[in-house]
Amino acid sequence: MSVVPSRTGRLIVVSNRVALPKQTATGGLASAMRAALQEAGGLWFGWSGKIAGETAATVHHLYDGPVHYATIDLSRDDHDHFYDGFANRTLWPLLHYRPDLVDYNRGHLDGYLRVNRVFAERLAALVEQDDAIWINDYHLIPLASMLRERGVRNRIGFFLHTPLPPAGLLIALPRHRELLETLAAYDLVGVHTARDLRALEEYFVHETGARLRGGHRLRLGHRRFHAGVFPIGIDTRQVAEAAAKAGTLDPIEDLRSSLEGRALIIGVDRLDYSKGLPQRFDAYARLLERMPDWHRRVSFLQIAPPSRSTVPEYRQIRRDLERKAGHINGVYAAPDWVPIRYVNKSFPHSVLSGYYRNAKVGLVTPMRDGMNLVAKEYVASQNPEDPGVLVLSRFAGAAQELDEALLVNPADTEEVADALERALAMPLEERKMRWRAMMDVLERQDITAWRRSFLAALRE
Ligand code: GDG
Repeated sequence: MSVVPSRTGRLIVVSNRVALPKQTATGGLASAMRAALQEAGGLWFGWSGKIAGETAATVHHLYDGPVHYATIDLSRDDHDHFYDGFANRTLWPLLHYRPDLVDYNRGHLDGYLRVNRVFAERLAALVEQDDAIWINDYHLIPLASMLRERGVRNRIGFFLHTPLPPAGLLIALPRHRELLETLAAYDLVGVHTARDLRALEEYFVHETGARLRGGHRLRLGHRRFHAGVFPIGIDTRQVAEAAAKAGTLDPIEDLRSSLEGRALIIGVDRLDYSKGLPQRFDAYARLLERMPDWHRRVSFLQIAPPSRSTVPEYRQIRRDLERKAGHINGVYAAPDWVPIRYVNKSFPHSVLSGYYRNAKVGLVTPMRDGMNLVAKEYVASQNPEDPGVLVLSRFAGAAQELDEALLVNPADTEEVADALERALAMPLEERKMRWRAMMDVLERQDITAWRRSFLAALRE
């Protein structure tokens, strides 16, 4: 009896970090991937988050319902070169338009390629015919080409969660062609916005000599691949429900009573230089300087959980912000009023959505951001009868969809201060109109729509 292989095989998700069962899925990526695997069944492969004596000495397997988790540990040296080094000190700043922060240590690139090769070796052994493989983010750009070298012929898609800068900047990357050309080994490359897609096509056409055909199809040598725009969404309904219910939670009641009727401006960001936090603090200080009327009537809560704290640039930004917050409070605070509440802690999503709902203004001003899920979560958390106003950087991918936000250039202190002033005074009717338009987008393009459209394009 012959066995007919199933035509739609498993889904294999690959990302640097894997959100294991019972771990809080931090951020939209982890929860989207978890939901995709729950829906379709399949395998999630990546780094365990643990450091061991040797990289990938064993593959750890864990089974939970329809999902199989396979993870590997990294050695200290590989972790330092691959993750802290090339991923976070070379690629991350470059992809966020900060060539001045790029670290050119060649050992980092070697470590990055070495870890990708180990990922490819271990993963290739787990791939079955008809599996579709979905690789995520800048940590794993060359993975498909290394899988192809090992004979993997399956459909492989790549999604980049960061922005992609224009070719003129990408060429600042050491050995850029060697790395970026490997994107041609995928069947599908997805980005958040049309601007990122233009950058990808421009790079391939002008730097590698690839041919661009209609429908965003590219051909480089004998490889053909598709590129496409897939703006990531959030679980809109779930966020809205959590926010509506959060009012009775202790931390939300505590926040409300501490405000004593003052208007709240909120920012929530990983502590990262791409998020524009020093510029944001300056703009708030400028508002206080210009508008003495608002003194004691407004409070700015900035939640900024530390991230990547072994990387020096991240320690530096933390010091800068502590200084700035202290200075602003020193100048403007009164015995019964603290203008900035700056909190280096992380909170459960249920609490965050309650905080968002109590804020009259969501202040989301990254210098560059692939998408920015906080902007979307802020909008989805609002009370439809009395929604707050989103002040959003033009340089966040989210600005392409949420054009009823007050869009600002985050580096322009006066413009951000103007937007804050306008947001704090905005009449209810205008707030409702803007909020409804943004909520329509979030309901239509939620996280389920995102992963289904990417997977449909990959399997096409
Ligand atoms: C990358 C890209 C792209 C924040 N503080 C806490 C907390 N968060 C959650 C937010 C949100 C997520 O983390 C942050 O997502 P962002 O999109 O804002 O930013 P990145 O982490 O830089 O994400 C970005 C994204 O990937 C997806 O493609 O949009 O451009 O840079 O969900 O709520 N979560 C918890 N406690 C916190 O204190 N639990």
